[in-house]
Amino acid sequence: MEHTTGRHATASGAVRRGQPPDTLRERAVEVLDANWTGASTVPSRTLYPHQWSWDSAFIAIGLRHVSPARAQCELETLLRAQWGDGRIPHIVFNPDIALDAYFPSPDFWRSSTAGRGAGAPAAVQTSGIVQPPVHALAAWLVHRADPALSRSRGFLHRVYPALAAWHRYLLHRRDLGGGGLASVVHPWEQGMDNSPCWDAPLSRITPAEPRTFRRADLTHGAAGDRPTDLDYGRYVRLAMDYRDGRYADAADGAAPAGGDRGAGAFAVEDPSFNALLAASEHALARIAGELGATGTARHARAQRLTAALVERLWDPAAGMFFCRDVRGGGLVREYGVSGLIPLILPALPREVVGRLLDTASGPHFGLGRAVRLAPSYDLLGPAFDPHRYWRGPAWFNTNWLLERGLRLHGEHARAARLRAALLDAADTSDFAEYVDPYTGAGCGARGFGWTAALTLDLLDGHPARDADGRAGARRGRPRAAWTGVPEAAGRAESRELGRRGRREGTSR
Ligand code: 9WN
Repeated sequence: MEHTTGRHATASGAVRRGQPPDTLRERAVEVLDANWTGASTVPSRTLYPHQWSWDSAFIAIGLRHVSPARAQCELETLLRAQWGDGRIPHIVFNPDIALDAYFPSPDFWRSSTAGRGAGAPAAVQTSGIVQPPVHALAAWLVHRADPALSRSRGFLHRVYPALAAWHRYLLHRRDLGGGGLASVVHPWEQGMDNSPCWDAPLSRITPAEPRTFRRADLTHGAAGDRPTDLDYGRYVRLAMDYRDGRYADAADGAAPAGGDRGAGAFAVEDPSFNALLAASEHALARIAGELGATGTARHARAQRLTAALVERLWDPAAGMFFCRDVRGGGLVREYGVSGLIPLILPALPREVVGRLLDTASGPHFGLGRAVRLAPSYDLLGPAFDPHRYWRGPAWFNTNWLLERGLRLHGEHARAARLRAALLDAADTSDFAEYVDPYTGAGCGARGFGWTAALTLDLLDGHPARDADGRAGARRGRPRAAWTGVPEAAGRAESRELGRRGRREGTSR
């Protein structure tokens, strides 16, 4: 029996009304129902009471197993807040929530006035920055969950142009380094807000005066788990400056030699952000194919992105992808989990995959050895803290991506261990926002949206079903179906990238 909340039925049909849910699946469904607002899902009723961009993509990926209609609605609600220039804002504000429930609130971002030139919608208030592009991947997986429903609603027809504009925005307006990768202009855009990877580029930013703003996160989160006031002041300064510049990005036209376009003081090329863009571009190619167009150009673009990632962010000596500080000019050699996420890419050169797997299980991340879930940051790093936001704790979305990456590259036993660890942690932490990587103890919000959603995906989903029913890869042979790059093209690309890597052999 389903009951309704707003326009869509909630998904807890499996849960007996009036009785506590008992299975992990039922409890995950309950979390998503509790966080459902009628047209989208909040990450957390307390800490994050609005709609967040990449959260909604992960939530849709889980929701598709219990209500494909609601999963479609989740993405469509987000896309209704898209700006004219193509950007998908990182927060869509719920007008029914008090202004002081979350900071920075709509009166800080002033999207409909400061963002007017960039095409911010008038009818809804949003932030002006973005988050990682997981959306096309989510849309494709949501479609695959119930193709008949999707076709009858014209789901892909409606979302495809919006997703194409979103990728265009990132690939053109955000190529601030001029090397074919998108830059983030704020740590919140990359999603791993307080990662030590940002410490060096952030150190150049003058923090906003503490008396000019009031943090809302400390009302619900422990100060020891959250970013420091100094870091927060810098986040606020960057957001204010971007807003006061009317959210303008790179000027049109060619990048000057050496790159470095755009006015902002912070611009970073991040491995995870760009790997997700490439994976989503592969997904967009499949969506185009489903709509009767050819996806060849998009697959080729995804492979160029993969090549640019290797060329600009791969450090062969370290066996790791690092962030590139576009303003400072070099690689930031901090081991953030972001640098492992390119494992989701089918066209990653074989030797890069091998080295990355070694790094994941080596002393910096200890995956499957010192810890069961990958920490967000280097276990050996001076800034490591098992509880502080993105400075060590293990997150569910990053580990879910790694689980997919392991499976994609034929590492089934490791993927199975990671999956089991994720399910255990979700269960015992009551779907915490993140956990201590050593003890599994929950931190941050409980009943967290993507933790519940990705639990459902791990319980119900299988990559073979996600894409087109083909079996998983054998070790060392990428199963291309998940992101959809044609296998032969992927292998050719791998060989080419491998040759290039050997020729160049240095870190840039
Ligand atoms: C700022 C909602 C978001 C996630 C981010 C996570 C955190 C916000 C904050 O919460 O960021 O966007 O206030 O700290 O870092 O990844 O999307 O869950």
